[in-house]
Amino acid sequence: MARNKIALIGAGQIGGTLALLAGMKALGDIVLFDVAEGVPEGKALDLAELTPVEGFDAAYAGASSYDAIAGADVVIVTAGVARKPGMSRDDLLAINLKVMEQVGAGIRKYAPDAFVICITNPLDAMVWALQRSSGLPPEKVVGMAGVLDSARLRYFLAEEFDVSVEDVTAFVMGGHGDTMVPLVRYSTVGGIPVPDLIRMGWTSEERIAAIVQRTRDGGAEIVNLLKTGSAFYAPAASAIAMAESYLRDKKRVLPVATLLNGEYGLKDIYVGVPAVIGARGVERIVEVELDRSERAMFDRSVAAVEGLVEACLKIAPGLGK
Ligand code: A3D
Repeated sequence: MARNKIALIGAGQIGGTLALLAGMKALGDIVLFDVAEGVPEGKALDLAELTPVEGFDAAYAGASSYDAIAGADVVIVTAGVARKPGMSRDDLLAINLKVMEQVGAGIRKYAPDAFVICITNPLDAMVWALQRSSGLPPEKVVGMAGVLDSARLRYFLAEEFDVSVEDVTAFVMGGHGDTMVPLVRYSTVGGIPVPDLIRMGWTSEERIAAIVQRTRDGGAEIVNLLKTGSAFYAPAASAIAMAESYLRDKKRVLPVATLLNGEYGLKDIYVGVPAVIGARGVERIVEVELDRSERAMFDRSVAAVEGLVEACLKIAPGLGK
């Protein structure tokens, strides 16, 4: 069986980590694309030289021309500018919107059958712009944020309870930003919901509230420590989990930014919700019941995403058509 082809648009911090993880998980051959001269070629060669040591067969190539992504099965987009300290995700909007238009045109021409995962921030607006500019079906264009935000929540909960991260589930809905909606009620340890664990005396409401806030600030916490960029290991691993679910038709239930078409009473907006990811892309959107305060948080988050999309439309009105 021929190997799958994975195209990584953007060969920066996340792009390089994606290339390493995709190879080590035997997902396919990998093309790194970037506009920075020599960088995609240099990273591809370095990674190719790692394959004999790690003992896996994957071809790595670096490119700065879009024809190199021809026929890709999966495209993961990190092209653009990352956040610097003091810079909000929204500040990135104008710069990265232009990049999404270029990337969308490249995908439309060379990889129209791919499953496309956007990571570039501000995420919910950029994945919307990428779907519009590529013209690919919405079920084949998704944004990665929820898997990362949920992983952060899972990690903090595992630390709090001193249990394995494997036994902690959690999910975070809404837009990827300060208004994200971590759902404590649907977060569990060994199947036991967190509110029950509070009642059992394992933790307190206050400690869980602090963990929720730390999850919301998870990106900024790392930006403030690194000073020269944003998180890249966990974001890359999160997108690889989505790519793997698609390529291997695993049908995992993952929180992803997907285009809603009536679900949650919303239409034509990309926002984070749980979804089944399989060989057809987004195969089903899971509509969970939200209580009044969760719904209010979700609505606030949706309003923030709508604001970003409006800002995009002011810059690039053509995307609205
Ligand atoms: P970085 O290491 O700067 O890599 C970005 C790469 O994109 C650089 O190598 C650039 O040369 C390249 N690039 C710029 N313009 C273009 C273009 N027009 N075409 C092709 N390549 C281009 O950043 P990073 O890898 O750390 O982060 C990438 C993006 O992911 C940023 O927008 C981050 O804000 C975002 N990010 C999102 C999350 C989410 O959870 C959604 C988490 C972490 C980072």
